[in-house]
Amino acid sequence: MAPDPSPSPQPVRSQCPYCGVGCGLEMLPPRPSSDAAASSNVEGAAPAGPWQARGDRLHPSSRGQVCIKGATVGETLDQGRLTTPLWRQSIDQPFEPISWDGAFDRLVAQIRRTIAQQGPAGLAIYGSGQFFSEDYYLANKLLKGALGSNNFDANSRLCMSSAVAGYSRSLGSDGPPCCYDDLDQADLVLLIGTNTAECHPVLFQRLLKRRRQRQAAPQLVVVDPRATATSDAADLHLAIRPGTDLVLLHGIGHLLLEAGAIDHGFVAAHTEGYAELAQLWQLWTPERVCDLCGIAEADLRRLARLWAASAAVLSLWSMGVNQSREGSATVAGIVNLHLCTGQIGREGAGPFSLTGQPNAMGGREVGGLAQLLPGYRSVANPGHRASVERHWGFAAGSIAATPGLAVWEQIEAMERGELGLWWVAATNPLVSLPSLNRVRAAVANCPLVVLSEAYAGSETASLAHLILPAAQWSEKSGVMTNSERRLTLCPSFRDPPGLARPDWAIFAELGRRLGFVEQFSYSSAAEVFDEFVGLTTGRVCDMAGLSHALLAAHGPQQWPFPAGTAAGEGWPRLYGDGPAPFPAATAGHRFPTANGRARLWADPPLGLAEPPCERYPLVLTVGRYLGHWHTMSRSGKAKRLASMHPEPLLEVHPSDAERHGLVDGAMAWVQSRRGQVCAKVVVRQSIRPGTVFLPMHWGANQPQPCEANALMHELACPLSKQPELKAAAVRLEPVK
Ligand SMILES: Nc1nc2c(c(=O)[nH]1)N[C@H]1C(S)=C(S)[C@@H](COP(=O)(O)OP(=O)(O)OC[C@H]3O[C@@H](n4cnc5c(=O)[nH]c(N)nc54)[C@H](O)[C@@H]3O)O[C@H]1N2
Ligand SMILES: Nc1nc2c(c(=O)[nH]1)N[C@H]1C(S)=C(S)[C@@H](COP(=O)(O)OP(=O)(O)OC[C@H]3O[C@@H](n4cnc5c(=O)[nH]c(N)nc54)[C@H](O)[C@@H]3O)O[C@H]1N2
Ligand code: SF4
Ligand SMILES: [Mo]
Repeated sequence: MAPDPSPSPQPVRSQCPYCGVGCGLEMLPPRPSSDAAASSNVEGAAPAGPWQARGDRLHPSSRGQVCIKGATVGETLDQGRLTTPLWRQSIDQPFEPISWDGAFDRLVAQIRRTIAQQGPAGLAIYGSGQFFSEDYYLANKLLKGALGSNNFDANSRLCMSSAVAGYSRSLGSDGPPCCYDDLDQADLVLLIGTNTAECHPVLFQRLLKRRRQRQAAPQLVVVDPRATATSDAADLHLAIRPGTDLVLLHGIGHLLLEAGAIDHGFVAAHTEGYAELAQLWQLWTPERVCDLCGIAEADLRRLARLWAASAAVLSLWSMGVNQSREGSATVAGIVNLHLCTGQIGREGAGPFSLTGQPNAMGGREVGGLAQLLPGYRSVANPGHRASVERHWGFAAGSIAATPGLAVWEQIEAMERGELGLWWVAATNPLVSLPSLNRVRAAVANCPLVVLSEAYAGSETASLAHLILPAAQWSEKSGVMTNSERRLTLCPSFRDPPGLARPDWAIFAELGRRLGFVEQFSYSSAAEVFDEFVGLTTGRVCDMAGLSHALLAAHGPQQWPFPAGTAAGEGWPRLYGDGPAPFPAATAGHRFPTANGRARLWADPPLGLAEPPCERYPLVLTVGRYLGHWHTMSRSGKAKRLASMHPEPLLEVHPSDAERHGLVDGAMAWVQSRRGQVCAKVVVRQSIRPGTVFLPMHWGANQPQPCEANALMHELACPLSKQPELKAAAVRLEPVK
């Protein structure tokens, strides 16, 4: 008998590189091709096809579950990759390949020139929640520490920034207090501004599991102007007018007050600001709330009754809440309800933001926004700056004392000609930022636009001078943190294509070439991680006990995980009533504020920044499809995904279609104050009259471009600086 030439290969364990659920994947190497084996009859025939992905049963966050994006990721890794640095003097010229030496020389020269002419504030980096924590950490260390510019921002500004601001304002620190087990333990789940079924599919299936098993299922209530796959499965759907979430939340508060459902013991012991909040809630009578939200009073009352009667209430939210000019206030509105009813810090209860990107959480932990420093610190705090400067090995005063430019401020700075370098990494802002026509004009004004990318042909590449080929997930080692504060080591198991390098290694090499040899000499990503976790000691996000080695040996771990914690002993919930896990206790219902109390906020609702008017009578909202990931640079390469949603569709309610002379399948112009796009109409009962929906996925370089963000505006929440990417006033016209 011939020996088996292919003993079954050991899978590599990693975290899915798509959404913030952070499912565990097992990756299996390509099988040796049977053709090659038969014809050559030699052992070790050339592997054929892509790596295969399947769910990792040992991953505590997903227990073997995956969705179609995770399952197909293997197919996307090889196609259309950038393999060498590319350069052009100006954007009307073609790119030419250059060496890494050539690329670094150009970067160093422009950084020196900019600092000499404009000071460090002329440098900006725009990164991504798709970085590993090590990439993120070194980009920050380079810009904020070595170069003295806090202008490091990330696409999390468009995504989780309102959650960061909201948690910090209400609870004293960033950090989602809940965990996925809470999905199994809640009696009422409020899904507000989240299409969980399409965007966090594995969590949604977990929510439905108890129902399938005929156990006491949680009541699901969805708040969304659109009917979605999420609301289809709900017990109650409140199709509110866009931008009225805070009104609704205050209305629930009003009815909880009326019903005597406030936990006065909890409020008195652990919060402040109740009197003002109760006064504000009094004003939000059901009549007024339902009139503004455009919903039936019976539905509002039913939701309030459910809240009052449920032993454990869990609120899940994502972009319908965060992407709003009052996003931080709406987050506080959710947290208010939880605090006032004692629904936090125990099983099945709490305010739980669902993180979008696979490592947006890690980005927050390493300080990856313009106002932050590692370990949930802030640049405005002199003590925080001093500890980070010491840890990084830079002189006192190296870190600038004021927050840097958030991404839209970077765009405005380019408009004024104030940036000498704009370095974009692991994001595609020429699709994902609002007001794209204005963005294009601004970016064209910057003398050196650098793009670190894995794939060729992104829209942002059209405006870049220097393109750096990045090794992506599977080709570099690093750590990501998912929505429930769980870290997974993502090992390297394939070679990067051509000359591509890990982002962290690019930032480190540039640091050394700029003269910071000691601060940027690392032999591995594991060493970068060790340095980072040292900055979390004693902070809310303490993970000083973690290392690549521990994660490799014992699997994914949740923080808090202070030094000395045993594997598996990280804390599932923050602000619980148990004993203190470590000195910076979040236990015993203590909150990391000056007096240990959480803060209730009485913010009056403002509504949409650009409300519909006579000229632009409809509200356009923009979101996602199950089978696509953002600007499709990766997901567009998986055939099964591409065929799920072959084209972008404009969802219009029958009454609006009739008013605008549109029929199903016709093409329509969608026009806003900033631009117009053409899209195929799908007439649907499921969308609220007065509201239309477009997907965000199809940028200018797609075969059927539909630049939704050419229509959107940049007006943002003043606290989080997160733009209102969920709403702009538009009008429709049939294409003649
Ligand atoms: N398939 C898929 N999954 C993804 C992603 C992806 O690209 N594709 N991206 C990931 C990322 S980064 C993110 S941030 C998340 C986003 O996840 P979600 O936030 O769930 O997704 P969106 O489709 O952007 O928006 C959610 C819903 O908000 C509703 N909405 C619009 N305006 C309002 C409003 O005023 N109030 C309320 N209550 N709701 C409103 C929209 O109708 C939409 O159904 O998904 C993650 N998962
Ligand atoms: N109107 C509207 N606009 C929105 C949204 C919305 O809901 N409505 N959502 C917003 C949100 S929440 C988000 S998160 C953004 C997302 O928007 P983007 O961040 O612009 O979208 P992606 O397509 O995920 O871009 C990530 C890029 O990084 C590349 N990449 C992948 N891995 C690596 C790596 O390891 N290194 C490097 N250097 N590159 C890599 C990918 O090829 C891809 O091109 O869009 C925002 N824009
Ligand atoms: S739910 Fe999210 S993390 Fe899980 S497999 Fe799907 S895309 Fe990946
Ligand atoms: Mo996001």
